[in-house]
Amino acid sequence: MKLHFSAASPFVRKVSAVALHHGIELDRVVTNPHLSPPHLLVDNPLSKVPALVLDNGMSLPDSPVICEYLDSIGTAAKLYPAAGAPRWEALRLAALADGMLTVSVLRRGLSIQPVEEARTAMIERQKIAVARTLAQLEQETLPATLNIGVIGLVCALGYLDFRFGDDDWRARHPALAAFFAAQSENPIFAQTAPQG
Ligand SMILES: N[C@@H](CCC(=O)N[C@@H](CS)C(=O)NCC(=O)O)C(=O)O
Repeated sequence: MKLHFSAASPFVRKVSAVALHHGIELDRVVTNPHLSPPHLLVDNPLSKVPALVLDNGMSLPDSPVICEYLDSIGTAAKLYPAAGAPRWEALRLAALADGMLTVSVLRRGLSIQPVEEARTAMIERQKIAVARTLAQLEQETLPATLNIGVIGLVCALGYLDFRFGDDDWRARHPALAAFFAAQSENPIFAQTAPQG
């Protein structure tokens, strides 16, 4: 398995620690995500490390997913308790740690450039990351039945409409537009539409 790797990334560190715990060897590809190299973008349109490419070619973005995957195939003591209070305690701690990492990495990014430059670069970079991810998802076969990925995607598309209504994502992504329209008929989405 191939891991897009940066020695400075705390998210990559988490993945590397889980792999070490289980004795899983990963082929590290040193990657600077801020340069958006094509070899990263084919595996993660968000242009973030870590990204793990499985032996069957499927790529997993996002350290929580990667850690859980590695734990699922690992043979050492499990890091994700299966059920009950131990599971929620472990996941709670992991979520708080991830939250600290997310805001600390953001803080670091904003503090190494002049404020206005950092702001402009950040907005542009995030906009392109979303555009690339929408383009990738447009090519995929999306699930027909509800799962947590569907819920996440409907909420992400709804947020684009809510906050960035001028970006006409539907015009460029007819399959996603049809998916969103069909899913939006589900009352769980109608009843939770963003307000404000
Ligand atoms: N939620 C992601 C966050 C990964 C992340 O933000 N990685 C940073 C490096 S520490 C990155 O790739 N930044 C590039 C960018 O945000 O454009 C995860 O848990 O893997």
